[in-house]
Amino acid sequence: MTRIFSGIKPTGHLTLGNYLGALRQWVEVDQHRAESLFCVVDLHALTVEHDPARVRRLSRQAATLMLAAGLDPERCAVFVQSHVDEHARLSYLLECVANDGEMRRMIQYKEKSVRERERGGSVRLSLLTYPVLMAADILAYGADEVPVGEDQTQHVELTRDLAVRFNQRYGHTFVVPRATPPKVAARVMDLQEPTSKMGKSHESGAGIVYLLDEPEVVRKKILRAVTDSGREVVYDREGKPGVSNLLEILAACEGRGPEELSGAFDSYGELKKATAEAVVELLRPVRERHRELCAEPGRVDAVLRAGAEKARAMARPTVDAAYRAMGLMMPAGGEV
Ligand code: AQP
Repeated sequence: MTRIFSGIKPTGHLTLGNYLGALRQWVEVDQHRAESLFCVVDLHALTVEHDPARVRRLSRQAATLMLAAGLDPERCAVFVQSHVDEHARLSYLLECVANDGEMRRMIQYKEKSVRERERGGSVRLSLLTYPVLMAADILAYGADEVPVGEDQTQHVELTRDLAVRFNQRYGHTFVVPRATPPKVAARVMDLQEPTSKMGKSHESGAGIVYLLDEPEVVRKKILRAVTDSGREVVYDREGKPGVSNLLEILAACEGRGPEELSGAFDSYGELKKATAEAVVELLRPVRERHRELCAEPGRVDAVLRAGAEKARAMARPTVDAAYRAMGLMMPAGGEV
């Protein structure tokens, strides 16, 4: 059976980009057709300056939202990365397979290291190495597919390279996975800056729709979205990034392609209104279910506990096999 792994990092409140680019596909498609694992990748949130209490709070919120969006613990494992030691165990081995040059080529490293320096902070070594941890997240489970937004495809490519290299050097151990981004909305852009990705850790909230925004706030943000010169509502990512972003969001909400909506609106205002209403309706059940789940925190804890147990049992044999393959002496009795 196909196996799927993906995750969300608790660096901020979940956004419409996370939902359309990843979470919705996990809920509507992936968990029904494959053995799936979905994870709050909290260790990744420590790669930039962080507030411990906030990371803890956001981890719980992300897990609650994943369930609120419709991940069903009967169908998939939902868990927190740091609850399963195998991720960090395997990450070190993969660091011994990766090389310095390929890590420095990662676009996210380049962009985020600049951002960290601009904020006056230092660049953590883990920011450089975290794509290796992401590779470990994926390879530990023998995942075939990794449903992620477009921004993560370079990291999945690195994961593939590391898996192939490891298998060649030390014997076949890992499945070589592939990224499976959604067909529409694989890169939702910031509403105020439609040439930049809508990212949850970005500072300006005006261009970011958060899943827990009140409907009025969602409407306001979308109605104030930056659009382009001219008046024609056509899908053209290069020439009309603002309008195309709205068309893509609306198309994703309606389950069709953005080109189909080209020419369907007489003005930018009409497009904005339709998009705002579609997003409000899309997010309404998620917000309602989130509220209900917040009233039963014990239920979320139980799901995460069971999810971690299941994940640990799935990852351990592969990670142990990698230890053996690399020449590490296993303790008497077999397992670490
Ligand atoms: N704007 C987006 N459009 C489509 N997909 C997106 N994803 C994130 N943003 C968009 C996808 O959501 C999944 C989880 O993302 P993440 O938690 O790894 O990253 P993030 O939300 O992008 O978090 P940050 O901290 O805000 O990162 P930066 O600073 O890089 O923007 C992934 O599948 C991701 O592709």
